[in-house]
Amino acid sequence: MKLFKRPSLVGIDADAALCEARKLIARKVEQPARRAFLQRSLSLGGLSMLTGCSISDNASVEAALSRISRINDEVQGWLFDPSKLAPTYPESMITRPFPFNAYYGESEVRQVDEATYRLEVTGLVADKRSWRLEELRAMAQQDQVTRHICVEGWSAIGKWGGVPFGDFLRRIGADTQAKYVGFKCADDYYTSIDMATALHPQTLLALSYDGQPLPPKYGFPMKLRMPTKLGYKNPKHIQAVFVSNTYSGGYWEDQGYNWFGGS
Ligand SMILES: Nc1nc2c(c(=O)[nH]1)N[C@H]1C(S)=C(S)[C@@H](COP(=O)(O)O)O[C@H]1N2
Ligand SMILES: [Mo]
Repeated sequence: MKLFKRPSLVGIDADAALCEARKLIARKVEQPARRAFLQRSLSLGGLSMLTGCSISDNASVEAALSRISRINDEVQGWLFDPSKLAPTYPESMITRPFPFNAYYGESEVRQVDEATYRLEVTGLVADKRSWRLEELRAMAQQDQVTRHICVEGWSAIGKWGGVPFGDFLRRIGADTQAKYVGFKCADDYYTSIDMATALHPQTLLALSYDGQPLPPKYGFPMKLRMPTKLGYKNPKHIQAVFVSNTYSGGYWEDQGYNWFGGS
């Protein structure tokens, strides 16, 4: 019988994976305090200590990396300043045309029918009735010109208008002490965010783009626009909002993108 020797995963694979992880984390970690904290922690020994995992095979490396990512979420959560505003820009700096992105091509953009559309609201909220678009349009609106940053390596400035999401959460009697707000989208995309970001003054339930109703490619009938978070955290075509204390990840987050996703 022939035995296949398993290559040592400690040497090459683990080092490569850790190097990737360092790069990923370094990219997310801009503030000097965050950088110092994480870089001190990221020797191999430090990594096992920090995660409680022995880095001896691929599964352990995966587990260690996902625990590092969860620790990173927690650090970003502690360092998030709920009153610090993201930069805003003059309208002359809007990127034209604004890029489209999704996990599929532009020819497959979802067409949502306004007549039958209802925004579902569930979880830890007092008022679970569904919302029609015109009811959301009747609430006080705000505009913002901010930068959208995608991890795929592009950024662009755009103008979104809509209901401050904190106003909406208070209106539905959401438990604002809950940990998470989750989103389900018409294209099966999904994500979830921390409550502090949900209540941030620049977090908008966006109904318009550049003064016009949000076009299908940018997420009709509505998207959540957060200039404090990376592109993949901003769900388009939102169909359901739920408030919860249970972690529910996201489409890219479940494939290894950092969950907090601060920009
Ligand atoms: N429903 C849904 N929302 C989504 C995505 C998606 O595929 N589906 N992609 C995300 C990513 S990675 C980016 S960069 C932005 C792109 O938004 P834009 O098309 O308005 O530029 O949408 C985010 N929200
Ligand atoms: Mo993105």
